[in-house]
Amino acid sequence: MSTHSQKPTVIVTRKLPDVIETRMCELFDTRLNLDDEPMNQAALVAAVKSADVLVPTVTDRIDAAILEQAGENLKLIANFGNGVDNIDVNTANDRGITVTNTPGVLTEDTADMTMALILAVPRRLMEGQKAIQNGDWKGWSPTWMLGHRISGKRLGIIGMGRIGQAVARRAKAFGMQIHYHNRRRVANQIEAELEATYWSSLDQMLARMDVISIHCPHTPATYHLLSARRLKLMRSDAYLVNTARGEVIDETALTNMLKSNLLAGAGLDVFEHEPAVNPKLANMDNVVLMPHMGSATLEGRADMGEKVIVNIRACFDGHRPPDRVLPSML
Ligand code: 8YV
Repeated sequence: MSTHSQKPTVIVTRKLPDVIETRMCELFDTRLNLDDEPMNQAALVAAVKSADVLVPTVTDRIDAAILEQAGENLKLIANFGNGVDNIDVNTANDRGITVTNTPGVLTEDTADMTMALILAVPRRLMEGQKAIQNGDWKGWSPTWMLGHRISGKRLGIIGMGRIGQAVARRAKAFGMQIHYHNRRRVANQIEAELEATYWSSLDQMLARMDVISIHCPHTPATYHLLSARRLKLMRSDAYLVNTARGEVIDETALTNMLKSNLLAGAGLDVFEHEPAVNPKLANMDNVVLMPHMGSATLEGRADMGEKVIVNIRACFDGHRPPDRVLPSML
């Protein structure tokens, strides 16, 4: 706590929506980053040395080297984001630092973006737009710019948590057949509602789907889950969509497969080495690439900020914060 007041010192690493920053300033001794320049390692170290609470985002790597330099005061890392792969949760836990995230509030937005990509790639949305922008449209033709129908196709969801299920509901409404692979089978009632087929073997599912969509977190166990070997199991007329984390796919292997037409196309909102995008990928026609926009809505960002505030308040009021992330949950 700052000596100046009883309010906890909260350091926010990036620019957040005004309404959230204002409320944080009312409640806490808050240090904002109005320039929105990502903090370098030295700035992050300085922050963990002096803060009671750090509010990082996906662009801040809070690893063991940083956590080892944390001051006695650092009690909470309240991540502004759902995924916590940017934080070494184990080391934080060992050092008695609580980690929280912002689950639930970006489910629908991320599922919408996923559905947009599931539609955009097979129906060639970006190619159509490019044709108009380049002045290449000579008029309607019965055989020009044909894509593929989504209705009646099989969607294989990897990771059937909140977002996976929200995607399944949407895809079902578009006439897709839902399949999924998950660490655990979901409740009977959910499976029945979604008319979903469970595959305990990811390899088996990959080989049979028209579209694969990734909704698992990035953890050591899911790093390159879609390896070169697994990508080769997919059918050459299948599409791959990723709104989760780039590290789940071997991006080089995916790029090579798309180049060799061993896959029909990909819709990617996340990349292995963000913000870098493999330049070979960037120039392909059969991909739709988004700069990590899955949860980028005004409403979503405000809700995420609210969650961060609630987690900080709960923690400093002596309660267990609602969105605590424990190593056992990863
Ligand atoms: C967020 C995300 O914008 O919440 C997540 O896990 O991937 C994004 O949608 C980002 O993480 C904010 O830190």
